[in-house]
Amino acid sequence: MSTTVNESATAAASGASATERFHADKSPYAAVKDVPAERVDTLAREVLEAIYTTVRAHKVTYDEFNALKAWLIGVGEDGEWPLFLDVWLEHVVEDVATEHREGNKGSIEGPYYVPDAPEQGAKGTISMRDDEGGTPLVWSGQVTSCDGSALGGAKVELWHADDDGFYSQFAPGIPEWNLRGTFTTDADGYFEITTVQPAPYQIPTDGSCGKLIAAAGWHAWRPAHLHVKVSAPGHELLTAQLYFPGDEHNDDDIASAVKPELILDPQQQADGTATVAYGFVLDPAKG
Ligand code: MBD
Ligand code: FE
Repeated sequence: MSTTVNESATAAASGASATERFHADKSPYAAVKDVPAERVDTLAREVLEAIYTTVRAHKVTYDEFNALKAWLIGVGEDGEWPLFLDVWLEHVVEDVATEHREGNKGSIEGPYYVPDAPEQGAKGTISMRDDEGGTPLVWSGQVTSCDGSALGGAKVELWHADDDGFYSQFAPGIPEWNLRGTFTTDADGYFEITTVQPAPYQIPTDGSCGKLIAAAGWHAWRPAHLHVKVSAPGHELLTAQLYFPGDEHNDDDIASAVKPELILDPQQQADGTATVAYGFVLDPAKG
């Protein structure tokens, strides 16, 4: 499958790429199958009842109902369903899915993961342009199991925005695998990744999600973040994000996805780079 790299940095273009990505990776979900009617009935009814409660409590008007209809149609036309759901709903699904874990805290995946990024070994530099902007960051860590044993051969998949806040494959003019890589821990579970610090990220403001944000008087910012998926045989997949101290949006992330355990402690070095140590503890798979 080839991912479309859209020509312009518009909400509709990044939305189209995110929607295409979802179809490619999660196509089995297109059919709601093997879900008992009882479960669908409970969930659909309770969600609708929550909406009825809001309509009655706030005496929602026909004008407001039609504005909602127009807006929902627009979300689809802009391809922004992945963005909308990941920004405003995924965090609570992630909380519920991982509440049993004893190992690392995780966070939401968001709309911009692409599988099978280039392999870089245990110690390497992520794919980047010769003139990639941003402070160089050397990140080292170890992947262990909950009992403290090292997990050699674990995968650390890393993807993040560039210094302008854009993701490769979802914004134009960026090399396909820029700032995306797959690292594999050595026999003792260690990895060392060289990348650059990403910039804070503003979700597209020119599409339907942006219209909601503007109409409600919210802001569109996520704090600067690194996305990771960490996996090892016999262990639960960890999807997480790592954040930087002092970012003004760590306390009011539009996607509600910051947890204190996920804030890094980078050290500025005399040569202008930053170093950081952060490892991962994976939960053994159940059953
Ligand atoms: C992002 O980069 C992101 O991580 C999330 C969760 C939503 C929108 C853009
Ligand atoms: Fe992101």
